[in-house]
Amino acid sequence: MLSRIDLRGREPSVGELRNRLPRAGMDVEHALSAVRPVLDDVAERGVPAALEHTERFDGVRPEGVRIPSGELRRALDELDPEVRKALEVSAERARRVHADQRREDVTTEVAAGGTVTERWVPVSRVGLYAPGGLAAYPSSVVMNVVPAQAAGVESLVVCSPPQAEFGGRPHPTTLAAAALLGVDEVWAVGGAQAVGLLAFGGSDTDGTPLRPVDMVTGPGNVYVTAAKRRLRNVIGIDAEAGPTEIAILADDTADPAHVAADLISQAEHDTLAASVLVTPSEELAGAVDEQLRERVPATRHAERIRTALTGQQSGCVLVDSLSEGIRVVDAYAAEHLEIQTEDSSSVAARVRNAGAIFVGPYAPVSLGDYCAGSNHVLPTGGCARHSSGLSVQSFLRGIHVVDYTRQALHEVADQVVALADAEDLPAHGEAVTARFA
Ligand code: HSO
Ligand code: ZN
Repeated sequence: MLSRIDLRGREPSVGELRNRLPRAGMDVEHALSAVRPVLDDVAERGVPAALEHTERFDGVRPEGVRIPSGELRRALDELDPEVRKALEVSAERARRVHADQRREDVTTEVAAGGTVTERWVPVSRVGLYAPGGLAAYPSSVVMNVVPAQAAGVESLVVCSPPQAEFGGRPHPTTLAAAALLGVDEVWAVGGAQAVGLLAFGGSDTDGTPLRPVDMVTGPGNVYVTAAKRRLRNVIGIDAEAGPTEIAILADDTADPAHVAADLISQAEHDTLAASVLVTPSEELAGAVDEQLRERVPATRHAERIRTALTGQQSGCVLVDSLSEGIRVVDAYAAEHLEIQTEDSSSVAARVRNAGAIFVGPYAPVSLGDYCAGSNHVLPTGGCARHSSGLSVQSFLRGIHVVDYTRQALHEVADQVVALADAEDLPAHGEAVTARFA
């Protein structure tokens, strides 16, 4: 089912690997022109504009944007107890991991009387976008809200599109997840207009102020992504999420049924999802393919999965050795990487590029999607070469606080003047010498 890319007997350079390895793309540029008038309109007219665009795109027109807190509580009361329990476990584990990410302020004494303190200050107000429709993911509400709260973000608003089938409200599980996590501000607005309203704020139909946020995170469709890209000078944004990816580095000790199940699990997200197997074992490759042929037709979303697995973004890469396999997965820099090999921990330790690494036979990606404690908002499209997933750090700013005494400034005055002169910016130097004239 997976197309084969046979790299045995060659040693492609990293550049060649990047070209040859399968990869999904997402065309955000073309959506930019569509979102521009929407954003301009919301910037100018606020809520009435957002509601009009909602009616046009989502086919519903809620009375107002802000969901009354009674409705949030009701959504939580009506949530299936098993789902509630699962969300609690997910949040509790994520909280423990993210609490350990918090940073202390550090003061460095650069000279006697001269200090620089790096002070970690949370972003004040954050908007979290939760998609609706096909992809109502309460787990993503957890993965965005938990690190923001652990960072100390004071004010959080969850935004999600109103849906006709839920009486013009966002998906009830999204409302319940927000309530469970202690978020009491939820807006029923989606798409580019949601990002616009988060960025510019407005006044709800009943006069309730909708305060603008400083940062917007969370996955969305191509229009949400385009709106975030367009407003990135107005608000902070998280990394752009492309189609999800799983790469599995496996040898002949791996269980082909597990490998196949995991490749299928992420293909379930999207026809553009990428599932890539990297292995030195032709035998394993064959066995996995056999498993895929058996399992795919039996899954609920068989068509979507088949399209993803047979798409050009998915495939099976045959390599000469495990070491060569590590070079391949490093070049690919998958959002999720599973290591299913002998001595998987030491193989995992050699990997440099991945959003998250899942080690051994009992750490499938779906564990990380929901309940490992790790974050599932991870860099896609090869961005794992330079970026990490969502974390407490994403919601903090490190502010350098510079504190020098007269003596400490005097000690370094000549060097400031020398550099200022070298850059032909003498007034910079004079700002120092003026203090000693
Ligand atoms: N695998 C997705 C996250 C997710 N899976 C949400 C299920 N629900 C991207 O990391
Ligand atoms: Zn997933």
